[in-house]
Amino acid sequence: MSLTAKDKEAVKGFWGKVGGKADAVGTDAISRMLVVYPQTKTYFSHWKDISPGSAPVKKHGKTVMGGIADAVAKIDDITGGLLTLSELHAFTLRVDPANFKILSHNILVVMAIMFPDDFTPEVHVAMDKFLAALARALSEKYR
Ligand code: HNI
Repeated sequence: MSLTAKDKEAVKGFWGKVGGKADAVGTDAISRMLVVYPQTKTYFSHWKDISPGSAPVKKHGKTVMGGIADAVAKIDDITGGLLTLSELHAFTLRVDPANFKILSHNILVVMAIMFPDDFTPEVHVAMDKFLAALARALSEKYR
């Protein structure tokens, strides 16, 4: 299920609209992931305050969205472009790959809430495929 040229255009076009709100998307997506899928909290036990919108959640939301912006910039070779990040998640953080789909789901929910007019079905399918490709790239080093 590789990204078509149309998907890539839709992702880049939509990402351009997300722009300055990327950090807010990240904060809400991480906050939701931790509440809706509490098993993900195990990865963040070193944080003092894990509640929605807390400083560590805000900081990590920004970090994750930075990773996604990097993947958008490397949309033609996400696997190659995110190799270091995959190694970090696989070997150091030992994040179960199932969680990538969980976070992607939360990101899509937040995008739909924050950008109701721009998050059309065409953008939705392109973003879903892009985040699935990103999840696959981050799981690459597990094999
Ligand atoms: Ni993830 C650190 C990007 C999914 C748990 N994560 C990062 C960093 C980036 C990043 C960037 C910082 C790396 C560095 O310090 O150099 N993470 C992403 C992206 C996705 C993702 C783009 C998927 C879209 N990470 C996840 C998921 C989990 C996760 C699903 C667990 C549920 N990530 C972490 C943890 C850290 C982390 C834990 C370290 C956080 C810390 O406090 O240092």
